Amino acid sequence: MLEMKNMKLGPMLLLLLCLNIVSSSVGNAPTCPADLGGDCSDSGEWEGEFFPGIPKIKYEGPSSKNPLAFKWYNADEEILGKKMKDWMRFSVAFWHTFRGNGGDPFGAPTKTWPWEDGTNSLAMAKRRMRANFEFIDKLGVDRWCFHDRDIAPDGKTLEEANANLDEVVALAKELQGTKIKPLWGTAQLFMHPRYMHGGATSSEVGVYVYAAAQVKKAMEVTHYLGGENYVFWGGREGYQTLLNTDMGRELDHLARFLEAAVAYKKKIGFNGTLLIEPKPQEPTKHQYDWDAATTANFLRKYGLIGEFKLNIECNHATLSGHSCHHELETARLNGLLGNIDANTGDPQIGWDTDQFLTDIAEATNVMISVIRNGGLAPGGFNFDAKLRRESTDVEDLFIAHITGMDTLARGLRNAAKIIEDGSLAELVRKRYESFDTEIGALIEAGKADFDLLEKKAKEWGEPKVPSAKQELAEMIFQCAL
Ligand SMILES: [Mn+2]
Repeated sequence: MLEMKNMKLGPMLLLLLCLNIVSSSVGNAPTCPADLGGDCSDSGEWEGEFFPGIPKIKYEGPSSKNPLAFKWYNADEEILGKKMKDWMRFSVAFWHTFRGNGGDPFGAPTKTWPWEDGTNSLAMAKRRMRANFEFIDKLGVDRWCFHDRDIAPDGKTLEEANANLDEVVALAKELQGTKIKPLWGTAQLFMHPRYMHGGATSSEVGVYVYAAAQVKKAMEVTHYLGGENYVFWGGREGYQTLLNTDMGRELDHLARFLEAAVAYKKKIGFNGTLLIEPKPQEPTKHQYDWDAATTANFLRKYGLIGEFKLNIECNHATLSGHSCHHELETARLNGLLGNIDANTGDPQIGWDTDQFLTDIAEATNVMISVIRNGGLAPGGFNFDAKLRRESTDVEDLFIAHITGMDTLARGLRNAAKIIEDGSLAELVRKRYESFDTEIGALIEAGKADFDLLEKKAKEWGEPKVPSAKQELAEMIFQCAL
C-alpha cells in the first residue's frame, strides 16, 4: 500500500514549479499550470479531456506493436469457463496513479500531471477525481481503490475532514455511474503525525479513538459508493523496539479495534468483505500483520477468523522472505484468500518498490492460486503499483497498467494450459500415491497410532524413497510459459 514520501517537501516544490510555469505562460489561470490539451475555465474546472490523444484501450492480440493496446488481456474471452474480466476484476489504485508524484526519500517529486495545480484543495481533489474516471473508462476496467485522505483533503477538525470527504465522494458517486464501483476503500492511518505510534495500537488512547472515528467514516463512504470490500493495512501497527512496547496490550487493542469494525459493518448493513493486508516491516521495524500465517494466527487467537480475509501483496510477500505464491497458497489453505495487490518488488532492492508486475512466471504462479481458489470475487486485483520516478509522461500511466494487466492475463492463459495439460497435477498426485493405501488412509483419518506404525515399520523394513522430480516439474512449468 501507499508509501508517500517527502510530503512536506513535495507541495513546496510543486508550488515553486507551478509558479515558474505560470510566470512563463501568458494567459493561463494559476490553477492550470501546464495545460497540455485540456482547458481551465475561470472557476478552475477542467474542461475537455484529461488524456487527449489516448484512445479507449482495445485488445489487438500478441502480434500487436501498439503500446496503447492489450496483447493478452481480452476482457470477454472465456478461459476455463469464465470471462477474463471476471477472473481478474482489475482495479486502479487512486493513491499511486493520481497522488504518486515520483518523490522518494532522496529526491523531490518528478511528476506534475497537466491537471495538477500544486495544491491539495477541494477543487483540485474534484478535478483529480474526474481524471481518475476518464482513466478508468479509457483503460476499460470497472473498479478503483482509495484511501480517504488521498481522495479528499484533511481538515483542521474531524468534522471538517469528513465534510471534505463527503463532497468528493458525492462527485465520485456521480462519476461512477452504474458500472463502476470501488473494489475497496480504506482509511489512511499512517501519514498524519498523530499516527506516529500507530492507530489501533497507539500507546495514546486519544489516537485510538480518532483512528476509530476515521475508519467508521471510511467504512461509511465505501459502503455508500457500493464498495465490495474494505481493507485494513497496519502501516504503523507495530513497533520500533520492544523495550518501550507492551506487545500483548497492543495486539489486544488491535483485536478490539477490528471487533468494533465488524460490529459497525453489520450495523450499517455493509456486506463487503473486511480484508487485512499483511506486511512485515516498513515503515515500522516490525508490523503485527507480518505475513499470511502470522495474520491467520492472530485472527484465530481473537476469534475473528470468520470475519476477515487477506489482501495479499506480492511485494510484501517478498519483504517477509516468502514468494507471492507461498503467501497466496497459505491464505487459500486457511480459507482467507480475498484479494491481491498486484505488484512486485525488485530482487536487488530490499524495500517496497511497488512496481507493476511484469514477470510472466510469477504471474502464472499467482493465477494458479487464483484458479484453485475459484477466483477472488468479491475481491479482485488491485494495481498497488506506481510508475518509476523516472517515468514522467502521462501515457506512461496507461502503458504501465496495460503491461500489468497483460502480464496477469498471460499468467491466466499459462495457468489454464498447465491445468488442462494435467501432467504437473499428475506428477504431484504420483508423488503422494503411497498415501492412497490402507495405511495411508488410516494416517490421514487420524486412526494410526504409534504402535500400529511401529508394527508396519518392522514389517516393511527400510523404505524405498523415490525422486521428487523437481526438474521435471520445472520443465513442465516452463513449457507453458
Ligand atoms: Mn507495497
